[in-house]
Parts: sequence; C-alpha cells; structure tokens
Amino acid sequence: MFLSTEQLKKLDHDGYLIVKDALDPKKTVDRVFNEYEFVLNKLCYELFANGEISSTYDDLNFDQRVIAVYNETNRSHVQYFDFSLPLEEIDEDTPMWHGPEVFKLLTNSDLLDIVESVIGPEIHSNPVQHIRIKVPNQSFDVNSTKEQPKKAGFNTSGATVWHQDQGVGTEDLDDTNMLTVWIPLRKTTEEMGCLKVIPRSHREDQLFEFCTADTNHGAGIPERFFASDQMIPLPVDKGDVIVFNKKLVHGSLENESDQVRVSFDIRYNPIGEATGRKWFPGFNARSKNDPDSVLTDPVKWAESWVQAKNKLVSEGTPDFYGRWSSDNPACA
Ligand SMILES: O=C(O)CCC(=O)C(=O)O
Ligand SMILES: [Fe+2]
Repeated sequence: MFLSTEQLKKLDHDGYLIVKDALDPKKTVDRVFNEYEFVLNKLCYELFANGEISSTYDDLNFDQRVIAVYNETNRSHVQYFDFSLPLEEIDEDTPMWHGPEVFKLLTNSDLLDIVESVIGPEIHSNPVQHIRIKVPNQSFDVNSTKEQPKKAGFNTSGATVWHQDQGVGTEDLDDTNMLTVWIPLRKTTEEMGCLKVIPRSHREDQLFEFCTADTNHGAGIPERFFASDQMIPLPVDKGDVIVFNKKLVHGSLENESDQVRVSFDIRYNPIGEATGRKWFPGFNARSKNDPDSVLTDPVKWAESWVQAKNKLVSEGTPDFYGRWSSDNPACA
C-alpha cells in the first residue's frame, strides 16, 4: 500500500505515522508469530536438555511459557529470537533466529510499498533490527538486586528509554535517510507497554545528547533536553504498522499487563547509504535500478548473518557500544 499525499504530509509534520491495516494480520503477522512459537519450543527443549529448566513447559501458551523460562533461568532469552546480533560479547554460541517468515515480513511487498513512498524505490534492509519480547514487569523484576547477566538488560522488560534512532548507529548514519518501521506481532495496548513518541521532535533537526542511563537499558536522552510532557502513547492493533523519522524522540512504556509484548522494529535506507552498523549485513530488498541485486532467498539471508557472526568472533567485536561515552559532559 503506497502512502497518500496526506499521510506523507502527516509523517513529515509529526515525525511518525500510524498506518492502519497495513499488513494482513493472519497471512502475514500470525505466520511470523507462529514461527516464534516454534522457536520458543526449540529453546525450551535445549534448556531442558542442558538441565537449565525442570520442564519443557509444553502445556503452557506462548506468554506463560516465556515467563516460566525467564523466571526459572533468571535471564532474558531474547537474543535467541533476535534477527540481529548484540554489540558486544559475541561468541560462537550467541544464538539468533533468521527464519523464513521473518524474511518474508522484511520483504513483504505491502510493507515495501509504504517504505518506497517515503525513501524511494531503491530500498536496503538496514541490519539495525530487533524483535522485542517484553515480559510483564510483575513477572520478571528488572530492578531486582538479584544478580542478572548483563545481557539480560536489553529487550527484557520495562520501558525503552527515550532516544532517537539516529543516535544508535555510528556517525555515518547522520547522512542516511533511514526510516524505522515498528510492527506489533499482536495487539499492543498502553498497558502492555506500547511505543511512546514526542510528536514533531524531529523538527528541531538535531541529534540530542544521549546519557548513559543507570538502568541496564542503555543510553538514553534525559527528559530535561526535550518537551517530555508532549509524550503520546501509540497503542496499535495487529496488522497496523508505525513508521517514523530517525530524529523522532521515542521510547516505550512499561509492560504493566499480564501479557507478553512482542514487536519488531526494522529499518530501511536508500541503497548505497551507510547503515550505521557496517559490520552487520543488510540486503537490497527492492531496486528498480538493479533488480538482480535484490535478495529473495531467506537461506542466503540467514547465512549472511552466520558469516558476519563468525567474522566478529574471529576478528573481535568493533569498539562500538554506541557513540555516547559515559563521561559525556552534557550529562553532568
Ligand atoms: O519497542 C520498543 O520498546 C522500542 C522500539 C524502538 O526504539 C524503535 O522501534 O526504534
Ligand atoms: Fe528506537
């Protein structure tokens, strides 16, 4: 679905746009979710075989099963489901998931039509991409003093701190026309910790300073730097997508519900522009100029990530955890 002039104006004006009914909830979104039910099953059997959990929890539904596994192991397993790699501590055993349904969603033509409306017909799938599986706060206490593995912080639970996506890549991303697409894999209410945005914050045309937060959720923009009282939550239904500008200030709310919040955030940029993480593999998703360069094989996509991982393991991870240092003077 191509965006109308009116929708494009709204995106330009507000910095974000909710596209209702952009994707077929059953044929597209549910299939991705079903693939993750399979992945969760695989995880349970592996953890059980390793003696890390006492049951495979076969009789529980997705939410109950995720919560049971996180609780019993006292750590997040989101990396097992994620289709990107962490920025540090990568080893041969770092898991990831690059399944065919994920690839189908990344290359879905309805989605690419929306993206083309904004960035043009030469479309590169940017490798800064995640699944977020946020368990209810009540079931997994991220603020607990009980020792938790460092990697458990990201994507686990709780709110995502305020940030602009431009600030999460290397500096070369400043010149890239990147578009973020946020896709709920199920209905996402305010209570479940939906996305929150500061409308029009992209219009100041600046990258705000990020400060290293004292939580384990990574660097974020302190509220004193922008009009945080302008915050609006963006609850969405399955099938809707949210697109937003790389300079839009956004984050997400706490998951106060008893359901697990599952969403994708993926990004696209014009072919040839910097992705902000050059050691991760993107791919051409659509091209009028060079149709042969378009990747259509999910297996090749998965292989490209395995290759990237092997290279990072053998050569070491780049010295990059974000462009913000913990002694950023703006944060004092
Ligand atoms: O889903 C979230 O909690 C945050 C998503 C986000 O930061 C993004 O889509 O860029
Ligand atoms: Fe973001």
